[in-house]
Amino acid sequence: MSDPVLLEITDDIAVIAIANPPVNALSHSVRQGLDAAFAEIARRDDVKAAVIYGTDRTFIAGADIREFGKPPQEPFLPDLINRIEACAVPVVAALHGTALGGGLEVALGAHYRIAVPSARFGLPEVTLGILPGAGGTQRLPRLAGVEFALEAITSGRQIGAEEALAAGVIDRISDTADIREMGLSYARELIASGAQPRRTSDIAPEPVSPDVFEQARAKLAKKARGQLAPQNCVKAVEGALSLPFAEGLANERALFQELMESDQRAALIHAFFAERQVAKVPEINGVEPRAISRIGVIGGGTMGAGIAVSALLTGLQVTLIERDAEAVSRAETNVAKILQGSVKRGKLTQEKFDAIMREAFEASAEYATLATADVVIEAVFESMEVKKEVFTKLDAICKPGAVLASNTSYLDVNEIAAMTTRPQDVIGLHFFSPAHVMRLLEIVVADETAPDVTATGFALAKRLKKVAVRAGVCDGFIGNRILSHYRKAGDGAVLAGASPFEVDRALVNFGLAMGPYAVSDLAGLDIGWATRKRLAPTRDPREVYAEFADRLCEAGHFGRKTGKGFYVYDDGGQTPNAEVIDHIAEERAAKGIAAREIPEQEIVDRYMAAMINEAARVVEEGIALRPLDVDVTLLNGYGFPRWRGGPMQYADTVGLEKVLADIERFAQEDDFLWQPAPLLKRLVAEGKTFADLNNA
Ligand code: 3H9
Repeated sequence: MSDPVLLEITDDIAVIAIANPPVNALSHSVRQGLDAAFAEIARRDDVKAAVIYGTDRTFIAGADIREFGKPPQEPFLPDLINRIEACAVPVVAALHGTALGGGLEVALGAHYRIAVPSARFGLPEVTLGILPGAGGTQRLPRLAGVEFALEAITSGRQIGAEEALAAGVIDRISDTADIREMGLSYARELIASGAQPRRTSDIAPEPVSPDVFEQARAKLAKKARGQLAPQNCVKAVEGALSLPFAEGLANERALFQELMESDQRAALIHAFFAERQVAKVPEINGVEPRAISRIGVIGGGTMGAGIAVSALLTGLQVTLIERDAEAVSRAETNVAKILQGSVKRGKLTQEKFDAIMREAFEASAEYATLATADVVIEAVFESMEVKKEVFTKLDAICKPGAVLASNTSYLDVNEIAAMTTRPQDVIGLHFFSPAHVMRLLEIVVADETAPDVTATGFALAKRLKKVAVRAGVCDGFIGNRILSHYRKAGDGAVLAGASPFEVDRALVNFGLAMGPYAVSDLAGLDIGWATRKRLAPTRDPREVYAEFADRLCEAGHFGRKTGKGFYVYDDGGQTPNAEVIDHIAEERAAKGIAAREIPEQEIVDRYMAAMINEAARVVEEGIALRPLDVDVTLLNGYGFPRWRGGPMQYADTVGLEKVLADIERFAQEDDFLWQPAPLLKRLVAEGKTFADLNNA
C-alpha cells in the first residue's frame, strides 16, 4: 500500500499531502503519517510554513468510522490536532471536496484556511451518534461564534464555502484549480508578510446568554427526541464558554467517550454503512446498466407526479401519460405544484422551473409518445387488471431494450411481466409517497428480470438520490409485507386490552415518527381496507382478524381526508375518536376477550417482535438479501428511528434470545400470529446475530 501521508519540502514550505482513498479518512496510518510529518517540521529549521491538503477528490471526510468500536491506537486525533496547532510556523489548510468531522477539526487546528468555492464543511458527528471529539466543539465556537457552532454541531449540516467564509470558519476562497498550488501560494504570501501562527485555541469565545443553551436543549429534546448525542453536543459547546481551552477539551472528550459506548452510536454507524452496503448486490456486480435519459411515467396522481418530479429535478426528460385531456391537464398541474414547492423553498430557481416545464416535461394521453423512453414507470391504480392492460400496451409501443417498471406496492411482478413478450425487461420500482421526498426505492427483481435491468434500477435510484434496496417478489415485498405483520401485532395488543391511542403513544415514545393508527389515518383507512378485502378469500381461518378498522370504514370514516378515523381532525388538531373505543369493546365482547392492561413496554415488545420475526422470514426466503437490507428499508420508508439502526440491529441489541422468548410468550395468547421464524430459532440455537449474516 502506498504511503497515505507524503511530506515534501519545497521553497522552505513543508507540503503535506494526504492520500488515503476514497475519502482520505483519518485512519491510524494517516494519523501516524501526519504526526511524523509535524515531528519532522519541528526538527528542521529550514521550514517557514506548512500546507496540508488532500489528494484526489477531497480534503478529509473525518475520522475512519471503520475503526470505531475497536481499541483506539495512538496517536489520538485530539493530540495530533493540538500538535498541528502548536506548530511553530504558520500552517495552511488548503481545502476542496468535503472537510467533514475530524477533517474540519484538522483544518480548525491549522492556522489559516483557504478553500475552493465548491468546498463543503461540516461536523456531522451527531448524525453518527457522537460529537466532534477532536476539538471541534471548542474551536468552532471560538472562530465562528457560539450560536453558529451550536447550530452547525447539533444539526451536522454541511456548509458551503461562502457561508463558511462569512462565519469566519475559513479565511479565503480561491478558484485556483490546483489545490496544492492554492495552498503553496497562500503560504508564500504569509511568509512574505511575516505572518505568525494564529492559534484558534488562543481566541476567547464571545459570551452568550445561558438561555441560548437552554433553548437549544429544549428544542433538541423535541426535535431529536430520545437521542443522546445532540444533548451532549450542547454540553460540549457550553464547556467552550465556561471552561479554559484544555479543560473544555477534556470535557468534550468525556462526553465523546460516553457516546462512543452507546447503543445509539452503534446503531447510527450501522445505518451509515448499511446504506452503502445495500447497493452491493452480487448479481449486478460488474454489470453495465442501460443508458437512461428519457423516462416515461404512467399515471399523474400523487405518486406518478412525485416520480416525475424526482426525475425532472435530476435533469431527466419525462413524458407523463394520463387517460384523457382532462386528466393530462390535472397531471400537469400536480407536477407544476410540486416543482413550485421547490421554488418556494429556494431549491429551484424560477428560470430552472420554467425551463423544466418547457423543455424537459411533457404530458400526453398518447401512449405512442413513450416510443423513445428508456425507462417507463407505471404508477396507475393498484389492480392487477389495470396493470396488465398497461403492460400489454407498453409491450406494443416501447422500443426494444426499454425497461418496463411497475410501481406496484403489493402485486406479483412475475404476473405483470408475463403480460409482455419481454419479461427480462420488466422490474418493480416501488417508490414511497411522496416520491420526490421519500428516500426509499424497493427494486423488485422478478424471476426473469435481466441483471442489466436490475443494474439500471440501481443506477436510476442513484441518479434520483434514493436509497435502493433489492427485493424479491412476494405480497408486499420487504417493507409492506413486514408492515402487515407488525400492524397485526398492534391490532392484537388492542384486542388484548390496549387502546389504539396507547399503542400510538408507546411507539412514538419508542422513537417512531408516528404511531401506526395515526399513519393509517394519514394514508387513508380505505387503502388498508381494500387490501384486507382483496386478501379475505385467502385468509387462514385460524387468524384472529381484528375488525374495528373495518367498522370505521363501513361508516365512511377513512381518516384525515374525511375528518374522522382513529382520530377526529378539526381546527388543525387531532383528538382520539371515542367511537373507536365502542367498536373495540363490542368486538372484544363478541370474541370473548377479557381486556387487561397492557404495559407500554409490552406494546413495544409485541410490535418489535412481530417486525423482527417477519423480517427473519423475509431474509430466509431471500426476499431481502441480508438483514441490513431490511434495516435500510424500514429506516428510509417506514419512519423507523435511525438511532435504533433498524429492526434487525435493534434485535441484535436487545438479544435474539429475548425476542424469541417474547414471541413464545405471546404465542400463548395467539399461536397463529406468533409462530417463530425458523431463522430466528436457528440463530438463537447457534448463538449468532443478524449482524453475523450481514458479514457472511
Ligand atoms: C469523526 O470525524 C469523529 C471526530 O470528530 C473525532 C474522532 C476522535 N470513514 O458516501 P460514499 C467510505 S466521525 C470510513 O459512498 P460520496 C464509505 O463507506 C466522521 N469510511 O461517497 C464508502 O465506502 P465503500 C465524520 C468512510 O462521495 C466510501 O468511503 N465524518 C468514511 O457519496 C465512499 O463513500 C462523516 O460523518 C469515513 N469517515 O460521499 C462523513 N466516509 O465504497 C461520512 C466515507 O466501501 N462520509 N467512507 O462503500 C460522508 O458523509 C460521505 O462518505 C462523503 C462522500 C460526503 C464524504
